[in-house]
Amino acid sequence: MTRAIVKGFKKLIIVPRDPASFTRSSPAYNPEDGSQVAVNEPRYVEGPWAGSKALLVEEGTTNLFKNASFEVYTGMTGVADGWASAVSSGTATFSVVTSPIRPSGSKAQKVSNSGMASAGHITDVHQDITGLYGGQPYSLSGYFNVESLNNAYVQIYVDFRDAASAWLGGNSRGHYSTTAGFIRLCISGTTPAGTARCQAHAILRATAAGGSGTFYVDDMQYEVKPHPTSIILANDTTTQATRSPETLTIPTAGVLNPQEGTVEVTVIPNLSSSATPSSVLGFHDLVWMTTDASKGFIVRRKQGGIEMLSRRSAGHQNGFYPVTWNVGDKLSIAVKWDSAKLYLLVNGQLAITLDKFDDPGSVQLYIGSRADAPPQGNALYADLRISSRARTDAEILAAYQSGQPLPVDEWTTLKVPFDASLAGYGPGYVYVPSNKTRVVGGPRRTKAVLLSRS
Ligand SMILES: [Ca+2]
Repeated sequence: MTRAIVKGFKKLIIVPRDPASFTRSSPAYNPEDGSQVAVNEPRYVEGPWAGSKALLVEEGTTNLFKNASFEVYTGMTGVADGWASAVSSGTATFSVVTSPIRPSGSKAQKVSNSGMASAGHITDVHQDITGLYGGQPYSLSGYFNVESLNNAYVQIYVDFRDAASAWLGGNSRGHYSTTAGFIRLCISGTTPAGTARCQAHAILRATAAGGSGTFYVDDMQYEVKPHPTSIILANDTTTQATRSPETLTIPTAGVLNPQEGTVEVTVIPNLSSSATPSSVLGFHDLVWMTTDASKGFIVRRKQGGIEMLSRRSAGHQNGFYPVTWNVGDKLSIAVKWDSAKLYLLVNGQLAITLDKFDDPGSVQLYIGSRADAPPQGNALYADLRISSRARTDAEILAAYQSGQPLPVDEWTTLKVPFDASLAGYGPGYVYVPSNKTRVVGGPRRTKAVLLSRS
């Protein structure tokens, strides 16, 4: 039987495609609400549009504090196990409380003093960390809820000592007002030469005689890193808890066209362009590359800009685009390639042009990490769209300026919004017959049917 005449039209619809894959071999904590997230479960936080979510891809870390969340308390002093206290003067009160707390656990440490004798006097909790070396990067962070202050402020403080306990140097940051809830205070730097250990503190410090106040501290973290990452903890007094690095990939077969294509994604960095450490190789956003790094491309954020690398047998190339961003800013990244060139567009503007990479073959596209080296992107990812052709600069600019999620169209091979899900989508078509369709020699179509998921 042959159908000779078919009238009507194909209507574009959105159909499911293979989802993205996410791994993390340890639990983690959602930085937005503090809740624990299970092994291999993504962390979704506030996304680029009202009500939307984005997916965090973060490097691993180890928190050198024990009982970092003040969850274990078996003593009589009011100070959580593994922590010590110091009081210069006045009437200090310490207690392990069940409110207010961070949702990572059920307890927090309260520190209070009703009247310190003079400026500089302190009331604190602290913990010693051993096994450190000089010249190591460090980041100390903690969540503080400041209930009251009078001639006093709250301070996160670290001092470094050598093996003989001689003081070598310190670092601190103050917070001078009450808070509506928990806020995170962070300090970063490099340990002084000769460092063997440190003492890290959460302090109420007087600015004048009679200084008083009350604060709560929770989820303290000391990392051997030049920048802080999200909290990891263990609810005991012995473990220095480790969070595993995260990977996010998509299958490339039938999705990435090595001859011509476009990859677009919205990136919301955890660190500003100026706070991105100069020592960091680059926070990896998009990597389509062989594991020996000989073929493919890389896009990554460095201090003060974005770098793109083209890996090719005819000679590797890289380009750097100076651009600034703050924490929470949206960066619209678009990588496109044709038969000769590889292009990077940032926020709709052409940023870098390089010679075309060599086809890395059938490997995965990494979003926010790479297979062969750290670090992760340490950023939120949303609205990934992959296309089968090099979209024009004007198209990419218009999509950026629309301020809307990227649409699925006939050139889309995969769209993954990361809006609280790893689900992927692509174009499909339904055939919509017109009323005047005549079908000769075949069954008459009476309703729309799915014709293609190509
Ligand atoms: Ca806690």
